[in-house]
Amino acid sequence: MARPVDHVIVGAGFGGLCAAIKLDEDGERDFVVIDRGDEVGGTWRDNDYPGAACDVPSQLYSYSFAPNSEWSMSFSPQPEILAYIHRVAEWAGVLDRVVLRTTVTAADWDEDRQRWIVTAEGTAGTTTYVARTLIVGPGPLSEPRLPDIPGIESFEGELFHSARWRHDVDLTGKRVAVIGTGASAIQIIPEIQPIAGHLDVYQRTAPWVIPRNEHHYTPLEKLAFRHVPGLQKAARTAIYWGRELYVPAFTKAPGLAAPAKTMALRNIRRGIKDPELRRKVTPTYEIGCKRILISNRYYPALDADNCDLVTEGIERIEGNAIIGRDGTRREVDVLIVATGFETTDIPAAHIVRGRGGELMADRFARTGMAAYKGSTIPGFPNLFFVIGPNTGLGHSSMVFIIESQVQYIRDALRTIRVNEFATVEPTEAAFEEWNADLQRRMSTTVWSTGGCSSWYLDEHGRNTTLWPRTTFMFRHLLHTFDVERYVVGAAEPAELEVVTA
Ligand code: N01
Repeated sequence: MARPVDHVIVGAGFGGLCAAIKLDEDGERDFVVIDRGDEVGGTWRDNDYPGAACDVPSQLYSYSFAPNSEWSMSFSPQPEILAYIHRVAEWAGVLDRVVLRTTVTAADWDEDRQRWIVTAEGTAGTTTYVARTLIVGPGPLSEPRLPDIPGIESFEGELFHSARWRHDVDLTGKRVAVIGTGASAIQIIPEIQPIAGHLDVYQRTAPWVIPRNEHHYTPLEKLAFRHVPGLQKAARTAIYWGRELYVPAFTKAPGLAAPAKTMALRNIRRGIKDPELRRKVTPTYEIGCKRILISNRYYPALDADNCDLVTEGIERIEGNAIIGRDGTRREVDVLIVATGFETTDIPAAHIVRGRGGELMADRFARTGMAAYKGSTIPGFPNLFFVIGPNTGLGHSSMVFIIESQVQYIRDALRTIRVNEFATVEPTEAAFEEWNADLQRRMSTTVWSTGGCSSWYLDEHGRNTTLWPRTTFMFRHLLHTFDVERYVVGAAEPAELEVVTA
């Protein structure tokens, strides 16, 4: 069945839903939002492991157009965030165009029709959408990455990824192992350590962890947010600008992060008594090189009697045991891999084909994972990313980035509509200049100079994931669709004066 539609939006998380809501507001109502999950929510639906919470303040980690006075605390837990996403999608009236339990398996640009042919496999069979615009919403944290450990495929106990938590597996009294000590693991470990019989934590690289300064909102504060005009907006603005002040410490002068380093070292001393364990958890690279984590409970959990931090590395998995590089054999009932996501090899690149049938992954093999303004790519007409290459942050809210990109898309669609363009795609020159500037800026960042390897970098050491400037600048640069940097496909009639929206 082929179904014509103006826009196909892939992914019903924060990004895809924001695009849907704003397109709808602009009268661009003919769209579908396709998602493989059972409900909307994206990464906040998938990551429902114990302890899952946002490590960016919720006042900022929410849509600017949908403030929530009911956040229970400053860093809200996952169920509250997921409920918020549901509420906003329902309030905005876009759920009728969300197609769930459906996976986009191919998206091909049809030159003759000047349309995207999008194949979607769902419970009711295959649907082909014929769309003017393709909006790619799954961010880089959507596809779990399993560790490449010999023998893992034949592990004899229960094994699952942090983003695919098995709530049916009872950990009480069990021998549990967690591989990884990133943002997900340090939230999981304090939750499961008290109930596990024994817990082994496999650390490859120690993270920097600063205290979590949690604030529980009182009923009076919530009341004030609801009724005092401008108060919640002022709180959000203060948090926003406070976060922007961190940017130079990441991008230009890592020495500015010294106070954070002091806090992190104090966090270790406060949380751990054993000097040997303190040594093992103390990172040997600059703070900020990997994501800075927040927790008051991670170190005490590692220091507990039933927990071992294993740093010798993993040789292989044999039956129900993990064999360390030092030959130690540790038996495990449940193995939890908190080993992150396919961040530098996004799944969408393997199913989207642009002009001349070029697979996006093949283009990325030539150029690196890169886009113009994190949003568009030459050779891929009318395709827009939300959370595209080099739009990630180490210091602030991705929802701010999402809203900035959606503003750019709205303005692009208005420009296309007003001028009756068939297609827009950035020029190679615009693409080259943008990325040359980005990579030049990367050279002074702590992500490049801090002495660590991280998921920010691809296999060539090139940072294809993060934005190296202020989010304020990002918003400014994406505020207006810069049609002069685009190749415009033949309009009908052929010559039209370009009107920017
Ligand atoms: O994944 P990660 P994550 N053997 O890639 C280790 C966001 N997030 O799911 O550091 C052994 O950060 C790896 O070791 P190393 C946030 O943006 C946000 O925790 O590479 N270990 C590392 O310790 C975050 O950055 C929230 O040496 C292996 C860990 O696994 C992103 O999601 C909460 C290994 C992976 O850490 C990803 O976080 C949670 C192997 N073969 C997550 N392979 C919020 O609160 C990997 N590791 C908003």
